[in-house]
Amino acid sequence: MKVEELRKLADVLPESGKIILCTHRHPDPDGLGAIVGLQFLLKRRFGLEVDLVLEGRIRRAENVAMRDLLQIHSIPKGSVDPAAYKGIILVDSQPGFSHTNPPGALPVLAVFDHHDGPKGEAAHLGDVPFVWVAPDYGATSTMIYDLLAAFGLEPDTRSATALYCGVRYDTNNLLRGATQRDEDAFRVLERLADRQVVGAIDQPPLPKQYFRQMHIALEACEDYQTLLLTLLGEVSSPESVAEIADWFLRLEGQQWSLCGGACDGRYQVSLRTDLADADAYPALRFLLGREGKCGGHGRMAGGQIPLTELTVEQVQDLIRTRAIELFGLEGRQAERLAEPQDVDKTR
Ligand SMILES: [Mn+2]
Repeated sequence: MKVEELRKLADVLPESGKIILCTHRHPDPDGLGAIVGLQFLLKRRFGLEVDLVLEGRIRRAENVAMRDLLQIHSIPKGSVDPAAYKGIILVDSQPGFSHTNPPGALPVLAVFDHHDGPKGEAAHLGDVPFVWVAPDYGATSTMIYDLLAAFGLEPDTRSATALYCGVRYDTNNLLRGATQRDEDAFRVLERLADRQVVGAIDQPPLPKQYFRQMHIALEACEDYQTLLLTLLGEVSSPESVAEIADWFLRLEGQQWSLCGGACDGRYQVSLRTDLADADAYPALRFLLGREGKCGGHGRMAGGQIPLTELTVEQVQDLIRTRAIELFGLEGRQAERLAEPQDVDKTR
């Protein structure tokens, strides 16, 4: 979007009053970064107060550190009185995405997102007066950085730190899906950000539960050579499922890595691949079938199956059966990535 078009955001904002900022469920650094950057713009340029409504708990240690160190305070969704607000702005997601349910009874004033919308379902954006959906950006935080620039604002230390974290986590330090825009924003934000805070967000203290979870995942991982299948029971957070899928993908050789685990009444699934040009979304779409919902782009996809009709074991069986079919693994015996007795042998 050109600068003049971006400045039209001003036309959809109220003259006074409060706005709610939202992102997708289980907010990640990009969603949080975009929220903090937008909060800065609305306050500084328009004198508007905002409240943040964050859905789902923030549990990944890095994200908890970001929330705490940057003092990102949110109010519970259930406590939103629609009469007290003029509308909602949604970032890093879109109305109608399966992992996004902003508070109801309030108009969505604007949407900022770098994800592709669901094909043929663009209608859910029809009523929104300001929409900027730009898949040519690697992060929504970069879009918000450009939005600030369009209004002649340089981010302060807090918003620069938040936006910087958003850009670097979503693009994996400019290695994943980053464009020139992301790189330009990254370089400037790196200079403006608080290095101590960035370092503390990168390497936060980890609870014992984290190591226990990784231990269980190591023992559960079934190695089919082309596929690493880790179907867990209850997990501490949906993000841990993504983290485990990412971690196992680092096993040498090229393959797919799927991890699933139950959390908050849903079976969360993350699928990753390091095969060049492979598309994870259609694969996960097939694996979750009509029972689940998912999204994703390129080599990563995530989704969930509600644990209302099906038990955890039934969902695990469903995913395993479909994975064996999809990856052509019939009759193939999986090896364990780590046998429990491996530990004893080293003693
Ligand atoms: Mn993002």
